[in-house]
Amino acid sequence: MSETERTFVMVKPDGVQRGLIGEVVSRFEERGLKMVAGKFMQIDEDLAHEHYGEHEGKPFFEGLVDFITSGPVFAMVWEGQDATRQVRKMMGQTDPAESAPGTIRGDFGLDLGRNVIHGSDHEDPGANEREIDLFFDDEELVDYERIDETWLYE
Ligand code: D4T
Repeated sequence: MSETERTFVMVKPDGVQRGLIGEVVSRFEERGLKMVAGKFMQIDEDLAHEHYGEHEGKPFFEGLVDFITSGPVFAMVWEGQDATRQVRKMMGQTDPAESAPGTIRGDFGLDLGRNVIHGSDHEDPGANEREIDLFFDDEELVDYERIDETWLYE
């Protein structure tokens, strides 16, 4: 059985401007994942550089920083069994044009540079915890039980 874990997810400025916060939150809620933190915020240059540090020097980096700092985002932490991988599957491919219908990017995006949502990379060990630490203080993460947990897990 997969482990219960927490993962970092963010509705990007395009998703916020297009009114997609509710849609994204609904999908994860209905799947059975549990939101344990959420914050509507503006990312500054320093945080953008830290978050996207792995892409520094790549041709799209400056555009990516400009975009992610261009308006508010909705940052979240979701908890559940195999949460990081499951969220990535629900998001679709990095490029919305390659994302299957039914995924968030496949349903709501068309362009690589406007791909609506970020989720921690499940193939990068520790990425989820690193990103949660970057965006949230420990006391912002809330421990509680969903009332339907006994019906979600065997
Ligand atoms: P994020 O990190 O935004 O959830 O996206 P992914 O994890 O799916 O993909 P990524 O880190 O490889 O890319 C980060 C971010 O950069 C944009 N991007 C990427 C871009 O504008 N041009 C490009 O050529 C690439 C590869 C899209 C997502």
